[in-house]
Amino acid sequence: MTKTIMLANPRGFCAGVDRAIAIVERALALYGAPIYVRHEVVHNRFVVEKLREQGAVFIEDLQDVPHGATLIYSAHGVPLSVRQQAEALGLTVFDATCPLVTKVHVEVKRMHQAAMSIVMIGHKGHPEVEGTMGQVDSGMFLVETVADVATLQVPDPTALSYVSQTTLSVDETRDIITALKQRFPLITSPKKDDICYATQNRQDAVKALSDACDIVIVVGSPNSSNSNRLREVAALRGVDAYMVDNASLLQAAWFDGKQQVGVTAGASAPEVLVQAVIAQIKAFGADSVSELPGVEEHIIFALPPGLRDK
Ligand code: 0JX
Ligand code: SF4
Repeated sequence: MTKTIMLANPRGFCAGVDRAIAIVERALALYGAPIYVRHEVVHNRFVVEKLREQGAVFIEDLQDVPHGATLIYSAHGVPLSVRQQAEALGLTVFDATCPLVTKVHVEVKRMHQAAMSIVMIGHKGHPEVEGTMGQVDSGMFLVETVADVATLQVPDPTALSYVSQTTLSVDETRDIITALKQRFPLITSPKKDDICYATQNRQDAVKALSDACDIVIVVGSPNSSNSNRLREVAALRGVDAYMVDNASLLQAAWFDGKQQVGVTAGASAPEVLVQAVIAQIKAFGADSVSELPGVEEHIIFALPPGLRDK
């Protein structure tokens, strides 16, 4: 029986991840090690280990950063309290928050100034959710599921709006928004959601991949929200779907009797890991690799002032 590999398109790094990694690398090149980074700059073990080897020091608590050091915020963003703490500690800060996450922060502040309560659709405990909800000191309410909408209590249903995490399931979020509009008919909805272009494109691509394959492998780290969503989207299309951090975690038995093997990668997973996964699946008997057609992405985000090439 022949076995072929099919690659999703697009897959892997998005513009926000490219920029976040470049910020750490440029800071190391210009200012030298150590460079402190609040939280994993992106949720990928390989990326984080590589930067650690180059002199990046990953911390969660700013108390672990020496006075006057250089600090970078991760791509997922930070609450206002962290910015205030960094200022108080006299740190030099470079902000690797994705501009598409910052856009949501700006919306939250605008809605709060307009005296609205804000529903945040997202996953409890995720750093992006903590950062976005931490843009205001009150008036934000988290919902994770359609069921949460039924029990949500807000002070004034006539002064209500919503925002979302950028890396959610497009389909689940649509259902949550529908439930919000049913329960709170006067909720302000300036747009559909805040899911970013990269999340949307990678989920569209994994749907097309799943329809053409009988197993899908997603390359991504366990704490990567968008990578987990890709595996779920594939599983919901009825194929066997696995997420692996690297090629060594692939199990030969997964591929027994499978003819079309789909491979994709989360927005924080480097292509070098995808290539290693392809090599391992070939060792399990696949003999050809092709790539599905897909949308081209041309978005590039500029580096912050102070880190750009002179
Ligand atoms: O867990 P997430 O998908 O939000 O983050 P990850 O895997 O680091 O992806 C890139 C950063 C995304 C921010 O929106
Ligand atoms: Fe930005 Fe989207 Fe990438 Fe997150 S997944 S870093 S929001 S482009």
